[in-house]
Amino acid sequence: VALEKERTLAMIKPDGIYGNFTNKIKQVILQSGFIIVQEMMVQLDVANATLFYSEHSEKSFFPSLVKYMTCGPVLVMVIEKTNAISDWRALIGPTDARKAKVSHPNSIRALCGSSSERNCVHGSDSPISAAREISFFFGDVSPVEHWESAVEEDSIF
Ligand code: DGI
Repeated sequence: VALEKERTLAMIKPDGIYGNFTNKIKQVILQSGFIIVQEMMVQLDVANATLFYSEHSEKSFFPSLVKYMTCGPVLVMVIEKTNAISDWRALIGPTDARKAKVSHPNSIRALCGSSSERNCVHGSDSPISAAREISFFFGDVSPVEHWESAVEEDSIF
């Protein structure tokens, strides 16, 4: 049985943008067999960041996390391939970039991040999170559905 294609939300956080890691990270995404189906540069405000990370609202690090996530723009991308959600999580590595440098030295967080907070990238951790996070940024209707069916009809690729 062919594996279903899956979509997940990838985000380059402010430290990734300011560290000039955008092209490097997109290169990893593309070389790993994902296609980027949507992308958007956004500046989160406190309300957006609080909502996006609402599951962590009771944590002691939450105010700091919101401050960091609003300190500059982020690049959000919907990326697609078979097994996209867990494959992207594997590529980004553990949450704490300092630990990632030891345990997963080739992960994106090891290469581009610097701490448990400044970890340069985000990836949805489950199908439910992926659906929520994609619609958080891009809404429920994806114009890409139309693009995809057009490609299949013409079958030029
Ligand atoms: O899904 P992840 O991003 O790998 O990790 P998560 O859902 O546990 O945490 C979400 C974000 O919250 C994480 O990317 C950075 C921040 N965070 C998590 N744990 C800590 C943290 N920030 C600080 N300052 N300290 C933490 O222990």
